Amino acid sequence: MSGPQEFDLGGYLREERVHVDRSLRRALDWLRPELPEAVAGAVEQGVLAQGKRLRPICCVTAFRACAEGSGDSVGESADNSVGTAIHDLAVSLELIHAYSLMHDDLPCMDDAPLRRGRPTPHTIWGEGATLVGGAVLIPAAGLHLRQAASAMGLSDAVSREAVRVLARAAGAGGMVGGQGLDLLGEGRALARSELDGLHRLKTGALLTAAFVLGGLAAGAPPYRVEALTRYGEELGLAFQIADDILDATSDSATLGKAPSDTNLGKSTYVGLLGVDEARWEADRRVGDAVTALSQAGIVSPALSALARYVVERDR
Ligand code: GRG
Repeated sequence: MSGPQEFDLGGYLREERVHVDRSLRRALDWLRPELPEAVAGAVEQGVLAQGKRLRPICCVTAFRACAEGSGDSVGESADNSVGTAIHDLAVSLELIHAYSLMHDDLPCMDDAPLRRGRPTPHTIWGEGATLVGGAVLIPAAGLHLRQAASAMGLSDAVSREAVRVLARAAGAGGMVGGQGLDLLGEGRALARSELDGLHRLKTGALLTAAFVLGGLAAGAPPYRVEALTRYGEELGLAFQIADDILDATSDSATLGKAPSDTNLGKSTYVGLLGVDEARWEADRRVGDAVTALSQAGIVSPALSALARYVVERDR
């Protein structure tokens, strides 16, 4: 078995993005008949513009890590139908993520002109279409997850648990709650514990849900789902620290979006710790994330490599 050094993460991510994008297009085809004509353009851009697809890839990778260790064949179906179904399930996370970016960039929130290397949806399709188009994606994600879980043959109990996990991660106790804290904290210097709490919700909850959904779909036992939760929580904070470092040290051309933390008066890890200590803290969290997996006997070069990617990425 290859270690993280030998694992070709670049090739893996490229290949996975192709599968994820196919599933996203299928999800849009499913949604389109119900979509008001006036919001279709904003939705298509919000969903299909070229992002990293990290959340669905994390989900699929956790699924494989747990399915491959379980001794059943769910991770390696000969006709690849399970492979397709897990990508369909995983893109439910991307639908929530896409809506969050569409809304986050609106003038009433971060008022961002650029995202994923393109002018933001509201600057092209208008604020109303982007607001409604983003909102459409929230219930669609739940319905899509339920359908994909059925198509995979997951039990009703697992399917309901999966929808609960996604809804919690997206809601007041997760991403929306974190965004609320972020908006209310603008212009005020947050303490380290406040910053951790905010980002555990805003960024960490959906990322953690990605790993948990992968584990649940693979039928992982509770102790492994707990390990994936711990791994996801550590990675969520590491991801955000890396995001703050990129915002402070990189440029629009590389990031595909304009650095904005300073302009918006946001508290950041770089502001609190400085770049070097922030990097050290992100690395420490990656180490703790990988340890959580190995303690639960989850051996996955892909998950180890993904953990490093979270802090070493350039956008
Ligand atoms: C109504 C209060 C209220 C909230 C609505 C807007 C919103 C919900 C939530 C915002 C959540 C948000 C923007 C979190 C940031 C997460 C984050 C670090 C996004 C960038 O993720 P990447 O780097 O992006 O994975 P790509 O473009 O690669 O997909």
